[in-house]
Amino acid sequence: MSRRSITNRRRWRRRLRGPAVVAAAGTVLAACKLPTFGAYTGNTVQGNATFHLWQGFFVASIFVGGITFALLIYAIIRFRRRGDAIPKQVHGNTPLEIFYTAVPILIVAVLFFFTVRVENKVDAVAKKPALRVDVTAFQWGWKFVYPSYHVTEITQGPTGYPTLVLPVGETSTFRLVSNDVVHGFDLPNFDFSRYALPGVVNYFDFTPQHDASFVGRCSHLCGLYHADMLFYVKVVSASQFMTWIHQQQGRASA
Ligand SMILES: [Cu+2]
Repeated sequence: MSRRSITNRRRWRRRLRGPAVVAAAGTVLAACKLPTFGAYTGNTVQGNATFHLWQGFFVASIFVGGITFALLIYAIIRFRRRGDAIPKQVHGNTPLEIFYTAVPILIVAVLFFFTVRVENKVDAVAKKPALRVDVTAFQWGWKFVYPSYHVTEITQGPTGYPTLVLPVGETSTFRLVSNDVVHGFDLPNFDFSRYALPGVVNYFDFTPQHDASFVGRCSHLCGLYHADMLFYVKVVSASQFMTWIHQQQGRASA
């Protein structure tokens, strides 16, 4: 084999090494389960989409941060002051400048694309939801109304907080309003928060994935007893949900 073809092969091997490392890292990342990076897993189809977006952002930031720190440390060591001699003076590097303008734009474009995709999923409201719930925030409590079943759940803390009961695996559409000032309908376990604004109606969907209980709260300082604006969310099976509805209807008519 000629010396030229061996040199060419070496050059190609060197060129392919970078993409191969990236592909291998991607495969390893895809195969192993990513950590939660401090976020809740979402517990709803919508919340889960937000959670995966958070994981993607975190991995991207580790990647970008890692490269930035590596370059910084390299520059600090490689170009440290070694004497009083004036170092080589350079001015401008067009390919490098194009590179460090294009790459951040590309990163932002990719993050923007995935953010819009997830936001559309989280903001989508089903045309025919299994359940409708009207949520009213007020100083200082929550009212949950199930209009199709004529059930109202309202209590004020701290003696008892209202419970929002939802069927698992079904899509429920919420209509959120405020009776007085600005409140925040905040459900950390669902990776969800939305303002409750006077005069504005907000619609959103939850499709809970597991039957479990969670705590929600008001996330916007709304007055003296803001801290008492807690509520429970209880996700139950469809049959348990109907049992609860019948209990509530019985209690209302008694
Ligand atoms: Cu409030």
